[in-house]
Amino acid sequence: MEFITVDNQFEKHIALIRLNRPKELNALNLQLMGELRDALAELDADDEVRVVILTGNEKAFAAGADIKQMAGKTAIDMLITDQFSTWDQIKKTKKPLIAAVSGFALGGGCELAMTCDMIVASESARFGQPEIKIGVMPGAGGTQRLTRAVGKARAMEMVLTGKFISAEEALAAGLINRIAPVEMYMEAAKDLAREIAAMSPVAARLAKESVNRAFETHLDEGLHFERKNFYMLFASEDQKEGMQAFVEKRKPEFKGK
Ligand code: DAK
Repeated sequence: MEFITVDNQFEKHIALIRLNRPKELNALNLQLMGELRDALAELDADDEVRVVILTGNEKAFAAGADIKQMAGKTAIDMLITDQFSTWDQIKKTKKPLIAAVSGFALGGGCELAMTCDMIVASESARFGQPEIKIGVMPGAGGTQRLTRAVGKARAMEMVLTGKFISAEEALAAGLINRIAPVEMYMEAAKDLAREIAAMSPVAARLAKESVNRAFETHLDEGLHFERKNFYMLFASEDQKEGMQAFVEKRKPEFKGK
């Protein structure tokens, strides 16, 4: 791994992936995205890991896809190689994924954060879709996920003017979950990860799938999907343990089975 670092034991049941191209503000070149895809697939398959935190550094989560790598491409290059398909794999991660964002989260960087399930930001975080300024438009969810998260008016303005929003604005708009001072945002992300890691991983997986389904289908189908997943959890040991622990007035010990 050249452009990311992976710690699968950042803390018990919590893994950390750090984007690591600091000089380029973590611009997402194809190699980095391939490494990220592979690391997420590995962590998804690791029974010890229950939650993954994805972060950059204080100055940048990621300033977008690598413009220098894209600049000379033709439409047919893009189509034939379809190198951006790595993004589809990242979206398929089954475990809860928390983006810990400080500094720039722009273009593909903002889209990558939005592909995660939750975003914890430092006070210095800036979110934006500035692709319009380089003659293109968002290509990895910036017109779709952003619009669903912040509504049409704000999304339209961000996408058409390229203007950035602050962490405060992002929180008010519903794009992110929490803000912390720069020295504390990793701790805040860890706190959130710890809370989730203490829950049943089986329930977390099906709950994540069900929430995501809300964006992909109509209400009736979504409710049906939710109910099936709810019923399915009664096949898990974690459901027995969770309910028994409640009855016995003790903390549950979930095993992910
Ligand atoms: N690509 C390549 N290099 C970048 C970069 C980027 N996106 N952003 C920054 N860098 C590099 C700079 O070129 C500079 O390198 P050197 O000149 O030192 O070699 C270094 O990082 C430091 O940047 P600056 O000197 O510019 O730093 P400043 O603090 O002055 O400015 C900035 C920070 C973030 C405001 C500025 O760097 C900037 O505007 N960066 C570009 C932001 C941007 O336009 N991002 C959107 C890119 S397009 C898709 C998936 C994804 C995408 C599309 C499709 N599919 C799945 C189909 C995504 C597209 C995009 O993200």
